[in-house]
Amino acid sequence: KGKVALITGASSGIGAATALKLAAAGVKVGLAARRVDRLEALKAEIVEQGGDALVIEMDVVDPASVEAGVAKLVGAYGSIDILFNNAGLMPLSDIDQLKTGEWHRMVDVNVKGLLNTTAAVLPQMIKQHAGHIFNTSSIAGRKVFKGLSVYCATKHAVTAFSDGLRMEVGQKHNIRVTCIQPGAVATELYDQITDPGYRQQMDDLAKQMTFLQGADVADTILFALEAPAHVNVAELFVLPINQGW
Ligand code: NJP
Repeated sequence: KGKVALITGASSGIGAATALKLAAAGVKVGLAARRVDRLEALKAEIVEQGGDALVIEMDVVDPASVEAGVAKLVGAYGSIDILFNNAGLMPLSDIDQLKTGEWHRMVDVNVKGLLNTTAAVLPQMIKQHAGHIFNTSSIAGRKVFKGLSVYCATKHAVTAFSDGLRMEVGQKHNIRVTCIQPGAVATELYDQITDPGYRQQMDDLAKQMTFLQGADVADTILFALEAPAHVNVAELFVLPINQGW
């Protein structure tokens, strides 16, 4: 309660659901993404429910945009206690289709974007000698799926970076690091899949299994946040009951 969070990718899916849950728990939430109209609507919902939120137009790929957003949040609320590195993309294609534009976009957002926000927020958390960073990796950060090779590579990078970050800032700066590895979650992430074969495959998958909701992932984040200060929930690996592993 009274803590301040920066959530990237807050305009839809897991990010928006987490913003709602954190705000309901008394956290002041910085809502960061590119689609400001979505963020304004989410802010209105949060305020309606008695919460506090700040809209931050941010492209995580652009370090200047990230730094300005972080400064705006610290200016408004005076601290950043929680960073949720959640923005991400998942177009699917086979490697031999050479959709290099999509590959680069995934590396830019899923990896470099996460590094940009971490770099911008860390000095504030180090100054506070406290903080909690959540990084959204994936089940795709633990194994590799066909059609998702580059996405999996970016999420393996997120898992690896989370492990290193925990090692380096945990004891030294009293910052907790939680790596989130969800299975299938019903969000707009799947809307970006343009390849007709993979589109069909995803639609079939949705018929076979009950996808998680963004709110289910948000609940696990609250669990990690509410753990006693000496406890670092290092990983949250959460799957639909009928998604095999
Ligand atoms: O997807 P979606 P999710 N700068 O599409 C934002 C991972 N994950 O909630 O900028 C800033 O609803 C975009 O905002 P906007 C996944 O890899 C998911 O499922 O306005 N923000 C939007 O808010 C990702 O890391 C599943 O377009 C940027 C958000 O990202 C995270 O969960 C499974 C941006 C995407 O929201 C959230 O994805 C899994 C930029 N340049 C991991 N580019 C799953 N859904 O099944 C995009 O294991 N965004």
